[in-house]
Amino acid sequence: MARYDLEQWVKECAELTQPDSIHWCDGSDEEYRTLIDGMVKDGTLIEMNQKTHPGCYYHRSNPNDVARTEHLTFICSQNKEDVGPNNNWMLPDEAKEKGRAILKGSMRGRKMYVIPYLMGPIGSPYARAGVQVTDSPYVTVNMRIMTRIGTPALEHIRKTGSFVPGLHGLADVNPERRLILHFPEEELIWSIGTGYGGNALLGKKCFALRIGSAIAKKEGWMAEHMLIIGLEDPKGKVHYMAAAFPSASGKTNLAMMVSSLKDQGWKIWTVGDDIAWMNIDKEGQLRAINPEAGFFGVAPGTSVNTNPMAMETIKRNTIYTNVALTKDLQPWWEGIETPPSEGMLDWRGNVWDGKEKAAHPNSRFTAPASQCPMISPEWESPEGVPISAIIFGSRRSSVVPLVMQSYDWDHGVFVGATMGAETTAAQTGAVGVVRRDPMAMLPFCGYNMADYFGHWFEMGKRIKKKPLIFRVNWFRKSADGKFLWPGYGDNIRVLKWILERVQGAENVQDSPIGYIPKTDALDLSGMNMPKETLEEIFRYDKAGWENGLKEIEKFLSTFGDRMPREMWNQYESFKARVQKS
Ligand code: GTP
Ligand code: SPV
Ligand code: MN
Repeated sequence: MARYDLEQWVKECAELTQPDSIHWCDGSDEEYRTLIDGMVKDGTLIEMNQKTHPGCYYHRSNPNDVARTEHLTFICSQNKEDVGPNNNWMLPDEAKEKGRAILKGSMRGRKMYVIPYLMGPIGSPYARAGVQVTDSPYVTVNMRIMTRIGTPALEHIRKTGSFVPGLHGLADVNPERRLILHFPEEELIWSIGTGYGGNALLGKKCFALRIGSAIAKKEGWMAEHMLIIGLEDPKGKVHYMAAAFPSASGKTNLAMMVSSLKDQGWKIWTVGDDIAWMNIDKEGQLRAINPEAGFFGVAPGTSVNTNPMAMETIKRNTIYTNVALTKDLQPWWEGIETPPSEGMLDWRGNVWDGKEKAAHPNSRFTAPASQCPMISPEWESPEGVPISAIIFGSRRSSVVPLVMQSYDWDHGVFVGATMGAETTAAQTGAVGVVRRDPMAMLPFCGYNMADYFGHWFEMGKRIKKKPLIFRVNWFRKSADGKFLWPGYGDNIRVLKWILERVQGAENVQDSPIGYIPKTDALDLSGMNMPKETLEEIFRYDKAGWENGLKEIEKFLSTFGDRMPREMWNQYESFKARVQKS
């Protein structure tokens, strides 16, 4: 990793931005208190109902700043080819010049916070440090929940001599002057003109994924947009899996699922809900750590029925952003399954008129992972958890079946790389449009994705006990637009089948796209699923896949000669199978 002189770098940031004062964060409770009190005083935060929600605070972000902005996100490398067609590109010098013009003097009259933070469990050989400077106290308190800030991070930096620097300035929070800049060659981040989520909490998408993926490629490990779970079987043995779903497509929900088969002894343990760093250990086993320490989860759709464990997690010490606020200062959002209350304020702060959504579709909660009642005892294990299956999933209202297994690692890479996904409110732009979102990493891969695919193939050669790779889709709909699969807690049934495959059960049949469960192989006990619905969920849609072929070919072609030959080989076999079908 690159080496910076911490004091010198902070000094340079201050010279550019001209803050009135600088505060070095130690991560203490006292410091947190002071930050919160200051923000309650100046209106940045509203204290929520402390009887029902102790330690909870409410924040409205600027209405122009409510989701990640992919069109303002750049990878700044010397060569355009190195960032690939999957990223916006700028020359590093040009990016810095643009950034400097906005940041210059922008912290005058404000305080600059220096946040040393650690991504990964304390003492883990796989953990990495970052330092974010920011003029946003809201970002600072969110970083304190999402990462391990202060002393442990400084110690890590002292020991290893390295950290990823991230300069964050709100400036005037104007989309015209908003830039999220990544410099993979310097392992450096600049984020400007935004205070929201993945744009501004630099440990998350900027470091753990974009810069992280570039470092991982260099060093031979993987930084992925994946949840991590432990699946406990009726004998009490826990098997770990990692799953990549695009933004707002079900990771948090799967990670905290209350199993519909709990009476049989099937149970889930949460290790992480958004990001996995995976390394190959001395025995050749792939092991995953959760680099984060909190959840920045989608609020809408979360309820005691869909995700009771999340509801439990966010009862205290949580920051709510852009949800609706009831008169008695409790949070509310669409899908919470309690009736909206009289005189409630919507996410913009107006009295809700019932016409538009009360909570922004990308409104979120920030909560400590340690508060999750089903957090795995292994979640901070320094060596990580051994991964026996990798799952790719996305929203597809048609074509893609509930679950399928790839034939082998390379086929699994192809399945993940060519995954289509309907867009969500987690990024600005149209919702529900199908695009290719390889490994759910399209917005997060910090270099040319052709090289990223090459890296996946390479990892497959190096991992001795290869995880099996699966594709799932909870979102297939009937002709009248209803979800065919109930999802949530019932997804355990799919995970159970996946584990049986890992353990070598012969419960599959072949199909042109991969192995699917044999009839009756899925445990549907106690769920009253009509036979026709099940058939529809697994129906092979020849026309749909033929159409997919064209999309996939077009997508793979955008990478030109850089695309590894293995990918085209996989494509040719897939094409032959579909055409023969
Ligand atoms: P990011 O934090 O943006 O990376 O998203 P995520 O992948 O963690 O998404 P999350 O679990 O928060 O899911 C977002 C939306 O998907 C919510 O509106 C959920 O209600 C919905 N959802 C999650 N799981 C299921 C499911 O099994 N079935 C259906 N129909 N909807 C689901
Ligand atoms: C995502 O969009 O995938 C998130 C939320 O997890 S954000 O932190 O805004 O990236
Ligand atoms: Mn995410």
